[in-house]
Amino acid sequence: MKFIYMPLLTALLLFISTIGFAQSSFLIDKDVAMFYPSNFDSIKNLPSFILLEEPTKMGDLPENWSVIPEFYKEDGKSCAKIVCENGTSLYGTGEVTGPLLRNGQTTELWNCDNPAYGLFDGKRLYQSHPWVMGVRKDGTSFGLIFDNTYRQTITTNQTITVKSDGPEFRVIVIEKTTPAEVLQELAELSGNMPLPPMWSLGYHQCRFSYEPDSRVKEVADGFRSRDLPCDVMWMDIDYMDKYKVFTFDPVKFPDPKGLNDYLHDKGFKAIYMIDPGVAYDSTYHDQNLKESFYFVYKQGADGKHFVTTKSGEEFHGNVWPGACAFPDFLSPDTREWWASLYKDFMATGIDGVWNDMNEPSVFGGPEGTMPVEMIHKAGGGVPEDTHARYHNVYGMHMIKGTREGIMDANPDKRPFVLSRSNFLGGHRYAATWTGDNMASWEHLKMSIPMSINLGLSGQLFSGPDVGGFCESATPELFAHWFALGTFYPFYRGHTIKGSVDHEPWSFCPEVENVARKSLHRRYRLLPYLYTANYVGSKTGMPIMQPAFFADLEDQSLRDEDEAFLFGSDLLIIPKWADNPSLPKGNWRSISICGEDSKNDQYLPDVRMKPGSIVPLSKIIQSTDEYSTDSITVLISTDLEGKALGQMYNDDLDDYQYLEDGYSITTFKANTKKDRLNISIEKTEGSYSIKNTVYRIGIVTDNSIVYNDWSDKTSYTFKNISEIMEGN
Ligand code: NBV
Repeated sequence: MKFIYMPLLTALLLFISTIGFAQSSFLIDKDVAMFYPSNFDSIKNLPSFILLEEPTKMGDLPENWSVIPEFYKEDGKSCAKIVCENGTSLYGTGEVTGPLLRNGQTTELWNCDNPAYGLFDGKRLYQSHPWVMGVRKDGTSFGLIFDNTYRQTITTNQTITVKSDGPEFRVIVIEKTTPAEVLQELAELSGNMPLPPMWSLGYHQCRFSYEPDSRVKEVADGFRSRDLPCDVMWMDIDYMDKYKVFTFDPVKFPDPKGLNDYLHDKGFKAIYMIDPGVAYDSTYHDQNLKESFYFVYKQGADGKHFVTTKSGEEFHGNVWPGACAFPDFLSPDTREWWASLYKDFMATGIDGVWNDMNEPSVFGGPEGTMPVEMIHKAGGGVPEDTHARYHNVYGMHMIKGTREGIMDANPDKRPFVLSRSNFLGGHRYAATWTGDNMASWEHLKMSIPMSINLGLSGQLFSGPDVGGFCESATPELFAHWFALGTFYPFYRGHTIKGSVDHEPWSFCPEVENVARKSLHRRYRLLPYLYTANYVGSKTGMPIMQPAFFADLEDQSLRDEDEAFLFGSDLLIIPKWADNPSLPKGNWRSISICGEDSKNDQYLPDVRMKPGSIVPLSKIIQSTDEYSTDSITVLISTDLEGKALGQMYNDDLDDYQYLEDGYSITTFKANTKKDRLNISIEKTEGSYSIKNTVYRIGIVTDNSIVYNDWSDKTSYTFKNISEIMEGN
């Protein structure tokens, strides 16, 4: 008997291990289900680095639940697949090259330094987001979190397949009626983007590297003397002494405090780079040379803060300073030590920190990183394990420590960290840019779907290197890129060593003019942009949104890669867009600073959603001068003659807003007979913006008709039909 049934049993086991099954599934929130594979090992999987807290069972899975992952093993990999309804559009998977619509794509999650996206066929970049968002034909949506950190591939076809090198992993399914609700749930599970300080929404100027300090000042002055608004100057690695982190070059940057004071006086903030690799100091091991220790290495070695080999020796890999040791950021003790290093550093007047190379990038290492068998001691509930498990979350934990350090150093100020590497959920700690792109048309165009998909993966605050990092931009490319830059959540010009100068004035007067208008547009839009950031920080709604968010049922918008939404009310159409699909309805072109939005050669056409109201402020040179003293309210009514908009305000860079120190002003417009009534009302918060002088701009099909708003609470236009007809 036994022998007769053995092959059957084996076949059954084989069948189960090949196709697998969901061992258990239950609801963890309304419309959110957790699916466990049959052999889920919590020691090998938990804690989750995506979720804010370990979920608990809230109820049983409803019988009509449709998105059900199937778990299986294939070629030694742990896999899950999900069959989607026909016609489902797929998005997400984080930082990816290629089109916005991810149907038919494969993404590999193994963070890597990928100059010009030229390696690995551009299929893997600096960050990993095991996340897919599906939007069905009718607009109903779902989100999938593949809760594991290991190297894996995600293939987004009608059947979504994930194949991971790690142990069997669980899948979280979010099922909602709109993509916005899915993103809100993602933010609830993984954390909201913290509200950024207002200054980080201004323009940032960078290059690899501005050196010495006099050149930094010269470039900063260049902005001020040319009426080119700018908020931040960036210090790349060459400010350091021999690339040693937390040091300053004694010759090129002898007085960082003096430099930062100079910048602050002129309304700039200063951001400095810190890499993870800590220069290995051999003198530490030489008893006779006690005095020459590099303090960061010494503290790290004394505290046993570095990643080790299996036999417990420090792992060393080459980066800019030569041989480096790498902090084990998975350990809370190490993060605390790392955070403590920022105290003196920030005391020189540094305003924000840029963490680069944190995949980590290791020159000559396997696939440009640390060997997978290296050991992270971790701690604090995170088990000791190999780099294979923690590679993809290494950068995420570095920025967690960095953020804590900055917050300890400046407890009253909102921190700003920019990180190259990250993982799903890491938007809690830092903003990002899309790494080392190229000064090419292809990369200019690709920057739009890249930033949108990051936003659709929880990372709302992103942008590419404007102008392109590798190689030199041509004047034409630079002008177009700078003009598009106005509408990235993060607007920073940057370029590599050896390229031609990439300051807005470096090319010719025509390019400088385009840059000026682009910056003026950005700075006038700040009340609107700040409001969009506030909304994003509360709801997970991206700043840069795909065009299909304007109409979920219009299938022609689902793969629109060129036109996009900036906030929910402005449609941006680059001048190079080739027959873009646009949302239906009367989206009227607007001029923000007197420019001809429709016909300007470089500036993208900006169109307002019917039924929206957009607040604009004055043109200023930096957000140091930001005020709501003078606000222009642009009104574009819908078919019923109505419009609605909001403006968020607070102290701009501190935490008072968490304690009611903010305000939301709501603008409403309503047409009755031939009268347009406009009202303004403070609808939330106790922050005072009493002295605002308003000006109203009624957006018509051909122009904007301006009027002063004499009475501060309501206003009536009597001849609205004449205005709308352009009389
Ligand atoms: O620190 C130098 C650069 C930096 O400018 C760039 O933005 C990073 O992505 N960094 C990479 C190191 C290598 C550049 C070739």
